[in-house]
Amino acid sequence: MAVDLRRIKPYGDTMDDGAVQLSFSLPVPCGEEAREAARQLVAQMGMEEPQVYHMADLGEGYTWFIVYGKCIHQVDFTRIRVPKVKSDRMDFYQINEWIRERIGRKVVVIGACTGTDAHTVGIDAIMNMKGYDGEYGLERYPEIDAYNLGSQVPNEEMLVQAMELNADAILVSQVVTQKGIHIANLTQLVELAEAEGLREKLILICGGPRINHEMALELGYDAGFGPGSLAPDVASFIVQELVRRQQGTDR
Ligand code: B12
Repeated sequence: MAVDLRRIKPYGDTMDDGAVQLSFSLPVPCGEEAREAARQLVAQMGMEEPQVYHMADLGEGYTWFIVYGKCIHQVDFTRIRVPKVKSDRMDFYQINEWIRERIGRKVVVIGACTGTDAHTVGIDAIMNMKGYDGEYGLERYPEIDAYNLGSQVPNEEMLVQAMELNADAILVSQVVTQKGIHIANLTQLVELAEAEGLREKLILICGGPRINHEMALELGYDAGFGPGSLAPDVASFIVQELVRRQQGTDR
């Protein structure tokens, strides 16, 4: 059956059946009343034929559910526009070659998990020598001086270090997003950089599992990288952006 991209909806067994699986917990003891509560909740979400397929006692009066339902909504895929980081992905060797040929000096990058956030695994994946998922991190790049400042680094400290090291780019990792803490923290860095007259000198990049490029642009960053990002994605953007700025061309 041909797919109508102007009206797409979830697919389970047959095209356009709308089948979705939801998983959530409720603060009620496990039992038939809990099952009915979950069913009614999913019906209120607009799902047709909600069915509780699995229910488990989480203890202390909480229950976890898997519920199937049929989604009645549809999306026009042809009208979707998602801002994407503008750069051609190069590999480790191409990036170092590009720096040698077009920039002619080492590129300085500092990174950290900032604010109160202590989740270093993401920024380490991008920066650490040994890398992640088959790709070396920035510390391994001979043409990049990479400084990983670790976790819980205050924004003020990031900017002090950026000035001392004459950084080209700042990499900020934000993993905790509870109560919008990442938005406040990311915004503060941009405001401080602007107040210090540093914003235009720096390439500001943020990343994390709940970050995307569109959000990053809205917050005043040059690029945002989400789940699955790897060092060459980030390094390709940095070096191409540096050359764009050298040449005074539009992003
Ligand atoms: C490991 C872990 C911890 C460890 C962290 C150890 C460490 N040194 O990092 C410890 C135990 C300390 C911890 C503590 C807490 N954690 Co925790 N933790 C996790 C966990 C299980 C894995 C995170 C991880 O390592 N992912 C692997 C990396 C590789 O993935 P990533 O971060 O997404 O990074 C990739 C991309 O996003 C991107 N990227 C990331 N950063 C950057 C930056 C740049 C510049 C770029 C370009 C790209 C980029 O590139 C990476 C590679 O592709 C997650 C749950 C989960 N499964 O994700 C919870 C989780 C992140 N933690 C959570 C919470 C709530 C906490 C605590 C608040 C718990 C508590 N009540 O104490 C504390 C907070 C501590 C603090 N002050 O920050 C929540 C966050 C919820 C939210 N939406 O805010 C999660 C999602 C668990 C959950 N489901 O509730 N945690």
